[in-house]
Amino acid sequence: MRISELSRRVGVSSDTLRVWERRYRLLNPRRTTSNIRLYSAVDEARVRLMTRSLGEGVPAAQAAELARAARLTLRPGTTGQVLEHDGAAAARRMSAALDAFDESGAEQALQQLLSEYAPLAVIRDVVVPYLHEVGERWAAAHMTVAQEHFASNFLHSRLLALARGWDCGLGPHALLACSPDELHTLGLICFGVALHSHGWKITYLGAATPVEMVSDVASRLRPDLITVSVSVTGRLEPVLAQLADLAAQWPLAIGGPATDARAAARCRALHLAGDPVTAAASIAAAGAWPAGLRPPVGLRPPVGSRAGRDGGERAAESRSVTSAVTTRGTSD
Ligand code: B12
Repeated sequence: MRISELSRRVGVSSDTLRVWERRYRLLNPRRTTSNIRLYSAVDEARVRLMTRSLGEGVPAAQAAELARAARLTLRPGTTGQVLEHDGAAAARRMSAALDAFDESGAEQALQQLLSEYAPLAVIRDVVVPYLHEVGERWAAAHMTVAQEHFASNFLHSRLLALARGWDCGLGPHALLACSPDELHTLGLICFGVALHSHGWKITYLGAATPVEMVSDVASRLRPDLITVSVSVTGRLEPVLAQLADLAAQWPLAIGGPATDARAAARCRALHLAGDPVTAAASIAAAGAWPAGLRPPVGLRPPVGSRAGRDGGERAAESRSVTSAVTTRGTSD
């Protein structure tokens, strides 16, 4: 909304709003291509908090500080694709804030996007590319290790906030873990958030999980899918045999930059290529397990499959699997 609309809604003059924006960084408008400031629901909520504190006699600077620090819960946006201009502007603001160790500034930039766009669109179109850029800047020494840690910890906590309640769901059940010694969890969390948005129930074991531990948990929970994520080159090879044993009992998928279709074929797993949001959509579109793969012994068919949950062997007929998912052959 423009400043005149914001002013009308909150009952504060445009001049005062501009002062609060300039002096206290209370507002965080985005600019259109013709340089018009547009304010979001988050800005509106902050102005309301500010005026409430002022009404209670709190000095302006302190009232602004309180409003900026407040954790605002807004109805999430629903737009499925972040406009390039919005994404680039938000990523720039988030990046500048994180470089300056300004968590609230980064939070504002992210919240503004989340108030306008669906969380999955924000993850796919802004968070994942931003993380990639972090890696490149870090590798080129344009970012210190401290800045990189600060940024990835910020996103780790925000992604887990989006994951809240992912263990509930009536759809199929996925068990997610990183391979042994693997600390790169962000891609896997994005995958879990995305899969949950398709109705899946998620159990997340997190970083550096020994394969035998994944297997123990699987025996207890009997998941419809196990996904193991590997990011660092060379981490997959030493556990391929163990993963093959796991895949003999449970439907197994592997994803992350250190995985590929050949390695997946060697451990008899499904390879999830591409970004986690698209990979999750492909899995969801294909049911609990893409057709065309021989199901492991004892696999429970997915909800809604022809065989039904107690129907024994999974229906073999093909369902389409998008290009984000590369499957292993059925002849093994
Ligand atoms: C954040 C980060 C960290 C954080 C991780 C925090 C966390 N909680 O995850 C910390 C600080 C812990 C870290 C540590 C290290 N890191 Co690091 N890290 C990164 C960074 C900047 C971002 C990784 C990330 O989350 N990206 C977001 C994901 C979504 O994007 P992506 O990794 O490109 O993955 C793509 C796909 O594979 C897919 N995807 C990813 N995961 C998954 C999972 C599933 C299930 C699916 C379906 C898809 C999928 O989505 C992406 C888009 O297509 C990358 C840089 C980069 N270019 O990625 C380096 C990077 C991954 N790290 C690297 C290295 C070397 C390390 C360290 C060894 C550094 C060190 N010397 O200590 C340690 C290793 C720690 C360990 N034992 O694992 C290298 C890996 C190089 C290699 N090829 O092996 C990278 C590439 C940096 C670089 N340019 O050299 N790191």
